[in-house]
Amino acid sequence: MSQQVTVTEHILLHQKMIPGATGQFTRLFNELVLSAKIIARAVNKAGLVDVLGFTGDINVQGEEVKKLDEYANRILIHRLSRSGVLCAMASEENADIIEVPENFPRGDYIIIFDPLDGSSNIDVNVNIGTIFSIFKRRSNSDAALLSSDVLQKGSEQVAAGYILYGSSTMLIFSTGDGVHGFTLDPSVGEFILSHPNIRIPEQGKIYSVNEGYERYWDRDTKKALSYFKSPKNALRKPYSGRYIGSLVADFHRNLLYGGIFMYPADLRDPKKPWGKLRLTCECNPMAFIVEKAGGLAIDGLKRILDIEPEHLHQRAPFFCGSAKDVQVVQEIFEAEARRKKKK
Ligand code: AFP
Repeated sequence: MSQQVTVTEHILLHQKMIPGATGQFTRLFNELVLSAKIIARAVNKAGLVDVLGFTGDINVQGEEVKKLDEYANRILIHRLSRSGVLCAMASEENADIIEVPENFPRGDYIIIFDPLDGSSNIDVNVNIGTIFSIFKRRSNSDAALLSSDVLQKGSEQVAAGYILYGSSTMLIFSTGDGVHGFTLDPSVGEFILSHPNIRIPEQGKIYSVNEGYERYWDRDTKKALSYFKSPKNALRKPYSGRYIGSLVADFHRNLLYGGIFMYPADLRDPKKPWGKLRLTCECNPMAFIVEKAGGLAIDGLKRILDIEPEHLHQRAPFFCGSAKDVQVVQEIFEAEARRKKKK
C-alpha cells in the first residue's frame, strides 16, 4: 500500500510542477473523481435497484433516455457546479450550455461530458463509461461567457479522459503529459495508479467497427475495411474484428492492445451524413487521449483535434487508434480525394 499513488496525489504532484497553478484544476478533478465513484456505485448495483430501463423521455439526440444515464447526468451537474471553478458545462444529454448558477462561485474552466456513454449496453451488464473534456475560457473572466469559449477546437483541451465501468472501474486521463490509468480499489474507495504512461502500440491487430452498416458507407471507408480484412495488408493476415458498441470499452481495449476504431460517415440519410459520434463529447476527448498515447485520430482526411466545432451536438466521422493503422485510412481517403478531383 505504501507504494501506491492515488489519483489525488498524482494531480497534486502535477499541480506543484506547473508554475502559477492555483489549485482550481485540482478542485475540479476532485469533484469529477467523486462523481465517478457515485456513478460506479450505482452501476455496480444496477440489477438490484430500480435504475435499469428507460425514463420515458427522449434526449436532445432523439434517443430514449435510460434511467442510469439520467442519474449520471444529474450527479455530474450537481457535483461539478459546486466545484467553484467552472463557468459552464455541457452534456450530451442537454440541448444547451449549462451555466453555473449565479449563487455559486465560478472559475475559468469549462467541462463537456457524456455522462454515460454506451447506454444501450446498460441493461445487459456490458461496459459503459463517462467521457469528459476540459477547456479554459478564452474570453475575459469578468465578461459574459461566449459560445466560442465552449466551442473550442479539441487541440485546446487542457485535459480529457474517461471513466470505464467494467470488471473494475478505471479512470484514464491526460493533462497533456502522458496518459495515465487509475483503478478504483473498492476496499479503500480510492483510484490507484495502475497504468502509468500508457502508450498505444504503433501497429495494431484489431479493427473495431459496426460492420452491419457497411452498405451505408462511402467508398473510402469500404476500401479501408477491406484492407484490414485482407491477408495482403501490412500484417500479412486479416485483423481480428472486435466491436462492443460502447466507445469507452472499444477505445480502451484498442488503447492497451493496439488497433483501430472506426465510426465512419453514414450516408443513409443525406441530411445527416456525419455518422453518430459527437465531436465535442466523444471524438475530441478520445482524440486527445490517443494522441498523447502516441496514436492518431482523424475524420478521414483531417485531424479531429483541428476541427472547429460549429455547434455543441455536431457529429463527426471518427477513425482512431494505432498510428500506422490510422495512417492507412488517411492514405486511402487522400487517394480517393485526388481521384475525385481529377474527374
Ligand atoms: P449509446 O449510448 O446510445 O449506446 O451509443 C453509444 C455510442 O455513442 C458509442 O459509445 C458507440 O461506439 C456507438 O454509439 C455505437 O453505435 P452503433 O450501435 O450504431 O454501432
